[in-house]
Amino acid sequence: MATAAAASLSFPVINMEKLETEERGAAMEVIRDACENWGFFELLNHGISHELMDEVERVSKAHYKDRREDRFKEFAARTLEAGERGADVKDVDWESTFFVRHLPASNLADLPDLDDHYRQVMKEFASEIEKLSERVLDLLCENLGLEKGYLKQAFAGSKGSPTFGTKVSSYPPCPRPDLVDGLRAHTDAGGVILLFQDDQVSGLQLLKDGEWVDVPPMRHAIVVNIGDQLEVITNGQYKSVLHRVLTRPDGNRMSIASFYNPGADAVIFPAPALVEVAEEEEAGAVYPRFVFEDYMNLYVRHKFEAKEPRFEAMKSDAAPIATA
Ligand SMILES: O=C(O)CCC(=O)C(=O)O
Ligand SMILES: [Fe+2]
Repeated sequence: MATAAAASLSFPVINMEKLETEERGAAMEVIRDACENWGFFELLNHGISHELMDEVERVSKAHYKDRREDRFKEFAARTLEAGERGADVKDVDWESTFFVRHLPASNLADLPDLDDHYRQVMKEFASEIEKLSERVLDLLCENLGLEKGYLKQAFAGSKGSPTFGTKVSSYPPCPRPDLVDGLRAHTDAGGVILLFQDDQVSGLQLLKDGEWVDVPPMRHAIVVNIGDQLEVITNGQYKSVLHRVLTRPDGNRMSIASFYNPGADAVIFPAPALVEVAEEEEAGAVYPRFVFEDYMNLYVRHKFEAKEPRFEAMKSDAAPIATA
């Protein structure tokens, strides 16, 4: 059996410049294999300027130090104290985070504690990530045999806009990694997730063939992963994959994750072209049809649980998942 270390050596990395060369076919094949077998891949030379990425990193790290670190330290002390006295702290995440909404309406102007420069840098970065997300969606369309723009359109909803936002996180060092995770294992609810992660401090892992595999830090790379909605739309051809963030005793890991999700009222269902393919193989449509907002209402209560019961519950005739 492949070890986690061996698996991370073959972690799918795509140099996007190759998409413009005679090596395009091979690069598309790496993306296809990644979507089918990893749920994750990493992009290099994706067109977002390194200067902008460096500035996003600099201002985000400074913001943690200046505005969030003291509050986190109080939480950390409480959590450690509880854990060490034997209380269960498995339902907390060792992360300091805030969320910037971009679409359908930006909340950047309303967020406290951000200076104008930070707002400007985040706005610019979000606009680049939005473009890259849509480029990625079209690469997936191409691999799936769907017409260009199909996935963007599937996410559009009545306002013609995705739900798009960025979670800015720090995972500070934790003296007791055995007690608590940075972020507990989950699959992402939405469409595609584009992550700018620390290139020095690792911690993100995905589950592949029953083993936790590191998502290797690479300078100026963007990590992409597939959310539950793409699993539904591709009728299971692509799968959202469990991932988690470990804590470590050294290093403060930066993570800037942008979620390109369907609009709240978008109706999500398996692409008919992909269901037809499946039917020829006598599988048929196995995924439900639902409004994205209804899925999110369920997800917020069941994020750290298996996704299959969530899909089941969205089938209109199924009983809702029991809540505690
Ligand atoms: O911080 C990371 O690397 C991953 C974050 C994540 O998985 C999430 O917020 O859903
Ligand atoms: Fe996630």
